[in-house]
Amino acid sequence: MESFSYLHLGEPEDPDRNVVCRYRVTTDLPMEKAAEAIAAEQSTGTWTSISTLDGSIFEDLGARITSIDGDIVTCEFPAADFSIETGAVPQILSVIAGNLFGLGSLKAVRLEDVTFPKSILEQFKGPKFGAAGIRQALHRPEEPLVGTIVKPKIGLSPEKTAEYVYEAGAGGLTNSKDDETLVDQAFCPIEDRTIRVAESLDRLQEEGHYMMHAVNISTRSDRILELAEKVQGWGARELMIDVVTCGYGCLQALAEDPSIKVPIHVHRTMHGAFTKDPLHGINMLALTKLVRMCGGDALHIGTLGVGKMAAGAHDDSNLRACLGDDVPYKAVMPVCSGGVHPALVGEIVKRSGFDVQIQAGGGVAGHPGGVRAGARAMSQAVDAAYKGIPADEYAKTHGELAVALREWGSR
Ligand code: CAP
Ligand code: MG
Repeated sequence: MESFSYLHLGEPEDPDRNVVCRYRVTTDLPMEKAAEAIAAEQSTGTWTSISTLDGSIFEDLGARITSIDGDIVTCEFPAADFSIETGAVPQILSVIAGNLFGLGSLKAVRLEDVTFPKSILEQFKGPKFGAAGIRQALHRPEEPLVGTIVKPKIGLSPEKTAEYVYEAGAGGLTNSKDDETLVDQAFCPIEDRTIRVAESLDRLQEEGHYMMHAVNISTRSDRILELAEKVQGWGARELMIDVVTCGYGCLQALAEDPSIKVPIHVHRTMHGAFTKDPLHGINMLALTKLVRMCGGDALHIGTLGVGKMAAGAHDDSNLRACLGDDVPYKAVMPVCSGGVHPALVGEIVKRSGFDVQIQAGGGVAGHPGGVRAGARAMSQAVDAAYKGIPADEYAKTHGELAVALREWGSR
């Protein structure tokens, strides 16, 4: 039986025709063997030679290892390995991030990055609104967007949620959102909540302030579009989806449906299960690229090394993947969230620039003066950062910010 080698070391990469993946591999095997095991398992091979694999299948569809640099293995998959004109993320993930994670011969393996050729990128539509569309709806062309997550995560009634949103808007916030665990519980039915929150947003608009609240519609894939349409009908100006728990197909179905006429805020809850281990799993960067392809308008990217969630300091790769012009889609609004409070805003903006949505749940609702004061403090912190004034300097004439800095400044 013929045996085939997947090693093409030293041959030039061809990202215009292939999906190119970089894997970080930890193994006791010689690296060439480990790399071949990945290429074989994920394309035309298995653990042994097989009589049904002929030369032309291997030539056309076999993955190619084009380089091994320390523990980084570059593997190219021919575009023909992927479904035709469907934009099918499940099948893409089964190839680039499938069985390899379970291979017993590897101690650990992490998909660090992926690039797609034009023929695959063209199967996707990207965001309908994107960062620019959200900014336009909010009449806020340049400054960072500044938001909150209604806290507590669960427990507030529709009335209390709407009151929270009103107070947040009255304090100057441009955005608010449901938390990832709130959808349609008995204590806060989604219909009542959406209607009351819409009333708060309308009231704010009559007073001259534009604001969006993302309503979390994460549910079964066979119901999500119907729920999205209902929620829109109840006055929602933005939808939210937990993309990892719902699946990319849900996001794509919403983003591509012409009946959905509001932006989609994408939360990434559960991503830590596969992004946190530096040696095993999937780098958030791959997720960010897929979310943009599938049409997310705003996406959580972490807080760039500050805040409560683990994050690579100074790792701006997700920010660039949201905003970069190397793909044929609108830019995604990057959302920095997780343990944010006014004292951290200056540092975040230093790392992110102004094309970002900064949001705080505890950092608004935890303000000693209440939600409106907390919202004011966050808005003041963003204004200070935008004007290039140190927060403690700005706080001398902005009382809510001064209180926030006293409360959290040392954290
Ligand atoms: C932030 C948040 C988000 C986290 C998730 C929360 O609240 O709404 O879910 O940001 O992490 O409930 O924790 P706080 P990430 O402002 O009160 O921390 O954005 O990194 O996916
Ligand atoms: Mg949350």
